[in-house]
Formats: sequence, C-alpha cells, structure tokens
Amino acid sequence: MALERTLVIVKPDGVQRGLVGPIISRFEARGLKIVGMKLMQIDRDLAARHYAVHEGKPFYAGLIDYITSSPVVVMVLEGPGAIDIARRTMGATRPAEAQPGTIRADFGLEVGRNLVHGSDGPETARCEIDLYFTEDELISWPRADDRWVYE
Ligand code: IDP
Ligand code: MG
Repeated sequence: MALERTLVIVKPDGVQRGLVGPIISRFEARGLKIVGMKLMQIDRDLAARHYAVHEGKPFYAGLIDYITSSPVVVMVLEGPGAIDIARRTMGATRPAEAQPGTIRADFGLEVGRNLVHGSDGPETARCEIDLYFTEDELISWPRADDRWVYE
C-alpha cells in the first residue's frame, strides 16, 4: 500500500476534555507516524477555508463556531493507506453510528461534538496539510519501530 500523509485534528472538545493523549494514542498504537504536530487556535478565516465544502449547509455556522471556539491539536500522520486508516480509526461522522472501538464511538455522543477531523481523500489531504503546515514544519524521520510496523 502506498505511503500517504493525512491531516488529523483533535477538535476543541477533545482538547477541553483532556482527551488529546488518548486520541493521539489510538493513531500511534495503530502504527501511524506523526510527521507534524502543533497546538493552535483556528481563526474564522482558516475555518472557512477548511470547511468551504460545507458552506450553506444548516450546520455550517455552528461548525465554524465549534472549530474556532478553543485550541485544537493539528497533526500530519503518515503510513501505508494513512488517509483511510485514520478515518476508520476515527469512526463514522455521527458518534451514535460509529462502531465501538473507534474514537468517535468511544469518546463521543453527538455529531456536533465528534472530537476529531481526518482528511477524506488524497486531494483533500494535500490541500488540508498545506492549509495548516509549512514544508519545514513537517519532518520525515526513520522510526525505530518502522520494520516492525511495515513489511
Ligand atoms: P467528517 O468530519 O466525518 O468528514 P463531514 O460530513 O465532512 O464529516 O462534516 C464535517 C464536520 O461537520 C463533522 O465532523 C461535524 O463536526 C460537523 N457536522 C456534520 N454534520 C453535522 C450535523 O448534522 N450537525 C452538526 N454538525 C455536523
Ligand atoms: Mg469531511
């Protein structure tokens, strides 16, 4: 499987509830490699660019308020099939429909407080990584575990 990079965000509810560690642990334990990470406050301009595809939907205003309400932890995760793997680790958009064992099912209840974001495809991953990180904020590093995680 091709090595991919994806953008993952621990949203404001994840940070406020002290779940940054438990959420990142799920991705780390899965074998995804952190190649970029920072705590930041998303401003309304960045939020609008990130969620442009949802403009005009009934939940759009609430979504912008939510994602800008408090700091978030943004990261770039790398691994074979990382985009889909991260989405499956997060679970369905609506926590009530997410499979037990996924982040959204295990830590959440409502779609408007679903704890994490993950890019949904190769093109969005590229755009979203560029929105949040400069090239020199991303580090390609050999990990001691690599040969025990990748064939
Ligand atoms: P995703 O995050 O699983 O890709 P999207 O459909 O792209 O889901 O929606 C983006 C985000 O917008 C969701 O993660 C959630 O925070 C919010 N959202 C989506 N649908 C609703 C809704 O019906 N009510 C409130 N918030 C919603
Ligand atoms: Mg989406």
